[in-house]
Amino acid sequence: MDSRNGLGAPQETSDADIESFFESAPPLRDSFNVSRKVKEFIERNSRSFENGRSTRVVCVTSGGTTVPLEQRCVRFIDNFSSGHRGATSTEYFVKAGYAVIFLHRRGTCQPYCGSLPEDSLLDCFELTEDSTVQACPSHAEAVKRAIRNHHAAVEEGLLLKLPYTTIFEYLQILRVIAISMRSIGSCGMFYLAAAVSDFYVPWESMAEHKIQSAAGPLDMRLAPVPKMLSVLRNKWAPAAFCISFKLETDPKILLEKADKALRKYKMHMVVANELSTRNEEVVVISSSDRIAVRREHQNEDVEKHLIDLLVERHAVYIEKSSTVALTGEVV
Ligand code: PAZ
Repeated sequence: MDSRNGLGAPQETSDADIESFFESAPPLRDSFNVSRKVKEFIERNSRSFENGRSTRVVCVTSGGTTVPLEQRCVRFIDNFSSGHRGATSTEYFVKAGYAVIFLHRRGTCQPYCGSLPEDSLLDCFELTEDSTVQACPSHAEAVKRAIRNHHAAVEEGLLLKLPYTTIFEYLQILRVIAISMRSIGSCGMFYLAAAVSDFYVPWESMAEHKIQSAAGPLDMRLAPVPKMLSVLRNKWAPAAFCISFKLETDPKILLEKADKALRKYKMHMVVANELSTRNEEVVVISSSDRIAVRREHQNEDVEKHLIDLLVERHAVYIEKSSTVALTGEVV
């Protein structure tokens, strides 16, 4: 959805819009610890080596942002995103040797949990006669695999999970990550799969207390959320490899909109997907080609092929960037 002003014209985001968004946002809870964890994670991984090269770091964003309607929030606007794309992609990035900062909506899909039932704690475990907890035989293998893979990723220092709920938290944490990622230049990647709200209620114009239904029909004006892709590319982490996503429900406009996003925000690649087929097929658009990526059978993840392609393109990008750094040549 395009952000539109009252006249129906697309509204451009200015630096002042971005500044005012962050200035008026409620302070990020635990911001000191979030910044510390991100910094340490990036520093540690940029010093470590995988296959003779320094570890690459990707920030995967996942799930949908909420838009609170009250400061002491009772009601909020939400969207459909389950976080499946982000969680599954994280697993394939770790497998490819990447260190992953998984910026995810609280309560959405988590890496390595895809084969567990929805209420995994209650459905996967049972009490024995002497009241110890054990995995139910029908889920034991899936539980062991999930625990093993998750612990391996965390213990190897390849997975940092950071949760958000609101649009304010999401953008504040994204900014912290992006500014820290600047230090690793082209070895950093952004994989922006989160479904980010297009409209929000600015904090200062939000009701403090629960909106009363007795006051009659609710008339509320939502402001466009400033588009952060340009500032991410131009200021926060200009050398990082950036992939954004475009979701539409109308296939007729999908590729055109994805193309437009590629050019407007100077993304390196845009992944275009349709709501109803997003787990089966995506189209990856870059300035040089359009590649349809499909899963080959029902038990396969489309993310497997998608991440293979992105990892390959990222490697080419790093190679080119180092040539530019050595020769001063512009590519
Ligand atoms: O989270 P999920 O697996 O249910 O869906 C993934 C997705 C459709 C949110 C993602 O692929 C995507 O397109 N994100 C960007 C959405 C947008 O256009 O804002």
